[in-house]
Amino acid sequence: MTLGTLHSLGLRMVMAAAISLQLGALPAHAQELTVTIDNFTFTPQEVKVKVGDTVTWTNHDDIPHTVVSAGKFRSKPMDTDNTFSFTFISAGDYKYFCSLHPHMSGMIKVE
Ligand SMILES: [Cu+2]
Repeated sequence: MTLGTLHSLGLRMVMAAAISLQLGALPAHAQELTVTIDNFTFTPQEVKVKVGDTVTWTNHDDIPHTVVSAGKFRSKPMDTDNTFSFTFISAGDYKYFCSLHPHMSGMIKVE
């Protein structure tokens, strides 16, 4: 075995370790959940997710909406059929609004 082979073997082991560390940081069950925006309403209005899950909002209205949770996440105005995704990395209750129509609200509960 040459020194070069040994070196690339070592490098491969380091990379494998790094990859498994990254995988270990994310729960194995990480899911993608969808919230639709229709007729000024978030559906479902409340979603329960686990840390590591991703929620994607899709705007089905023909006017723009946003998804804003103060200090947590903030989408740009979404036009028709545009989406916004956010991955929740810490537990808690995330109440959110449409900043253009503040009476529109929803809740993501992360456990
Ligand atoms: Cu709106």
